[in-house]
Amino acid sequence: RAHRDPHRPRFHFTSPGGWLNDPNGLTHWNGVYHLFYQYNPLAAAHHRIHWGHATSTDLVHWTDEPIALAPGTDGPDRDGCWSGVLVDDGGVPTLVYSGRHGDRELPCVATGSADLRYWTKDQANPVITAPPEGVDITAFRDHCVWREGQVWRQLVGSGIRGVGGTAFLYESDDLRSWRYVGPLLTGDALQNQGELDWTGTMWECVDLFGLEETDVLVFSAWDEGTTHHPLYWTGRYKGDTFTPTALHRLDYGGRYFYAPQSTRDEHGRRIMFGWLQEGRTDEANAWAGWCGVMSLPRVVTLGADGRLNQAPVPELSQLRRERVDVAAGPLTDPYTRLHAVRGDQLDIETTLRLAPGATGRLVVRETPDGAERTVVEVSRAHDGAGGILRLHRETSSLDPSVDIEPRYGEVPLDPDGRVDLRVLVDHSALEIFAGGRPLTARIYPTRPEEAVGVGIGADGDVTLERFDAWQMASAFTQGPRPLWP
Ligand code: DQQ
Repeated sequence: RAHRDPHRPRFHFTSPGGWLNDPNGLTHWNGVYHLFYQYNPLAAAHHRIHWGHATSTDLVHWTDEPIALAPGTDGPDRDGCWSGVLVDDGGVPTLVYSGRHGDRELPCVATGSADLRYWTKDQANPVITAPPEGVDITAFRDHCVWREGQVWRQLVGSGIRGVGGTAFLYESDDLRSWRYVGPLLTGDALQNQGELDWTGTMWECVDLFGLEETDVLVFSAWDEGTTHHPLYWTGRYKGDTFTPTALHRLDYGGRYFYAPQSTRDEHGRRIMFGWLQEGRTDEANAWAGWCGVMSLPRVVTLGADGRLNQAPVPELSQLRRERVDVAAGPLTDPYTRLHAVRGDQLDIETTLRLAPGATGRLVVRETPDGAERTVVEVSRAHDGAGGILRLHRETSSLDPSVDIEPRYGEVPLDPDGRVDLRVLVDHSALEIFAGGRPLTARIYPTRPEEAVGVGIGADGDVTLERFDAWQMASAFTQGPRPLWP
């Protein structure tokens, strides 16, 4: 059944079938990119999580590898092998992950064969037998591990009741025996961040890395049933603490770009993946037989304003076919259908120049009668400063059971009001980048074969400086992802 689903992306990575969530163990090892992921091969539901595995030499085409980790028949990971990372222990590929037993997770270790295919769990698991003593914690899982001088350091995601999310810092000589150092940072740091005052009761999937002179701590703010969004602190990591400068949203899609993990590749780039959750019901997922989409790999850099800039890796242009451009000029109508561009696998790059108070608009996945359409807008503030990116999904689907909540966030414009807008449409997966700020979401038109229209428009004084669109080929031409239709 999975291959009959028109909502299944074709150039985003999805699992062969079953459930996929967080990216894990990201690494570029001897020229090969390894993407592991939270995986239930048995059903499209989050249950007894394994580690799936896929490899790529170009970040575009992926080959499925054997399942890397499966829950034990007994022992510390009998109820799941939850999120973690891969490190190079003097040539020995080593995984650090959260073994789940009952409703408790504890750090476990496994070592791999040279090709990273076969993994042996340590007899001594779990390598940390209990969370720090004397701290009233909400949870304890997910890992960021790195080499620092002569020692290993590790962050474990957690939360302190009454205080907020946190990351606990540990230190080790051998990845097996760990000394607790203390909380690196807690969620009560820097109050008065407006809408970001609340960083959840738990920080999932903490990821610490440096970009130029800035240190970045990415985490997924979590609170039972209410909060699921990726955030990052910028600041300075020194000694045993992280001194924050600012807190920002990582992706305006919130839970649609969740639990991201990054790695520095052999070219020195910071490459990040996140999990695109589904926006349809559990029953729809079960019917489809697959669920969960991996984001396109992103290059993360530091912007002049001290925030992160994100862009899909340039390698993706390999999949571009049949370019269509639209002549530059003023956009005089609120909406014009572009008859030369249509499709459900598209990469669109455009540059808009907005006068103060103006809004530029790009519509994708539109049915001929316009009953279903997904609208991306960038508006410039009346005082000319700054812009807002908005995604309107209210009409993206007539199916009342799918999530159609709009999404929005601030985007930088250049002094002339210019913004680069890139929109990647891959069936139900949508990734938008405006001025380097991402907004990721899912859309499920009920007439998917007809919802292939594209259009542009404006309210106010907007000039189209550039518009190029490409059909995107499938990344799974030989792989196990069957073609549609
Ligand atoms: N998913 C994993 C956890 C992590 C969460 C379980 C984030 O390790 O905290 O599948 O989506």
